Amino acid sequence: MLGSVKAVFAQPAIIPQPAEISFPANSGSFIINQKTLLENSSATQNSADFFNDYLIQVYGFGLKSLPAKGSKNKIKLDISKDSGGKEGSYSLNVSKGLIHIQAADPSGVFYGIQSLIQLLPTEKKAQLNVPFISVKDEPRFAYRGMHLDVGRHFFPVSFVKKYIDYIALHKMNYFHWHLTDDQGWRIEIKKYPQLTQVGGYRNGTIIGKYPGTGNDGIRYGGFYTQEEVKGVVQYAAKRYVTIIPEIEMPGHASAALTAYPNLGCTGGPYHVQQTWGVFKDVFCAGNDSVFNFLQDVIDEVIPLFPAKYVHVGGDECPKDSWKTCPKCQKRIKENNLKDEHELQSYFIQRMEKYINSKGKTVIGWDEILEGGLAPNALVMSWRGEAGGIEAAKQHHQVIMTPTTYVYFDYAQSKPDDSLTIGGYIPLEKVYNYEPIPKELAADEQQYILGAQANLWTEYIPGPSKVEYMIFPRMTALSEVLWSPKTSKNWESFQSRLQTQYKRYKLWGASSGKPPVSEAS
Ligand code: TNX
Repeated sequence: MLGSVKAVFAQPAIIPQPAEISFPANSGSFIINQKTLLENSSATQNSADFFNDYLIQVYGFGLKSLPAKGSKNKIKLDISKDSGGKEGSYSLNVSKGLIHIQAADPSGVFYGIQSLIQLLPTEKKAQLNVPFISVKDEPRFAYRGMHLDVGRHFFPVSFVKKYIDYIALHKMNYFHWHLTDDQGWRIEIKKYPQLTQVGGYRNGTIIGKYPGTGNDGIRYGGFYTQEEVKGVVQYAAKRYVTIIPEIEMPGHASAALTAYPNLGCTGGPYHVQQTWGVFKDVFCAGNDSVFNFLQDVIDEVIPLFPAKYVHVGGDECPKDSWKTCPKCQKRIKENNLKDEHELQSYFIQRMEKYINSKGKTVIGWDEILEGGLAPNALVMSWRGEAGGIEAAKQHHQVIMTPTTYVYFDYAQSKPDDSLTIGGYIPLEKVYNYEPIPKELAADEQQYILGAQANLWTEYIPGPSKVEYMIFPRMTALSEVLWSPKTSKNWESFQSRLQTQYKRYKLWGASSGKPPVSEAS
């Protein structure tokens, strides 16, 4: 056993790689056991709780906390204004009798705890040796995100929380919650109960292995009550994860139209979709009651989410129904719009104005560039990097989520060992992703806030497949977004990843393993 401890000590397997790390070889270790004290203030309570819960869940014991005076063997969490640095920066020092985490803000202490967790053994023990080490660290990007589509398949609150834990354990800080789509509306809106009662369910359970598709007439679905959403938001906040809600418009609206058919151009009937794809059932852009409806929805969504952003979708909106809709055509004429693309832009800009008036900023997929960008909108660049480049050049903020690097619904191995939507994004490709496109001039680069992996769930029917698709790629992305560009090193990452695989096991999480050919 000693040998393996030494091996772990030889390279602390912290992912993402810290900015600075010094590690006196074989100089000793701090032992965490039930007698170790945890000293913290109210400002660092979230971090103390997270650490204690982690110890209890993974190793089966917790620590006593000590609000004030010292002990010979303690873990001390400190906020200290002169720690300086960016938001989230921290220092971690493990020495004889003391593990000391210091940061200028509470999120920094929390990230220090994540590094400490990664120094713990990867098997269950009653005594945890932590090697003496000194770390000084800070994030490269302010936005480090993960997305989850709960429209195509529904995931229970318990798993959404677990997903947020995974985000936190990777020092990531945004969760993009894709709450509405053609195949299901998943958030309770009190003024429009049919959205979830009707739009939250579809006819069709199982085709092959994948529940929720087909037309066998069996109901599939689910939704989150507003109380549940509040609980999830609080849970995330304690982990310094901000949740961005997405309410899709004007496309991907079949579920909403099924609930309220007057919101479409033809009046229906519509149905909650039972297969995947892009559908022509979209919100009518010529009907003012559509805007009133969406404003009412936004009025209920905004108080639930403290984030400064609201995501309005904007992607994949076929314009067919607008072309033959007299009201849409009238709107085009009255507003001197050139075509249906400009009508979509009118739609998003009108919603943006409303959302801005509530003090929030709009995010949209890169289609919102077409027909003129809404004045204050932030763009998520998904169809490659071009949309993000263009938006940054127009001095709009950007989050990069290109299909070419960070679509975690695409296969990660070849031959594909599970059913996926297609595509191929192996681990190394994610690791080599650089979120700042070289096309941007120095003064334009600041508009790239960071990046996010998207997890569309057409072929992801439940939690273990989610884990299988995000691990280990999410671990690679966390390093892309956190670590200094200069510290990137594929060999070092792969070696640290071996320990991370053991951690996935410790967490009881499934993971995809890259094929051997990739590792060589
Ligand atoms: C495109 S990315 C979509 C989703 C699909 C995904 C499948 C984006 C904004 N729209 O509706 O689920 O491709 O990869």
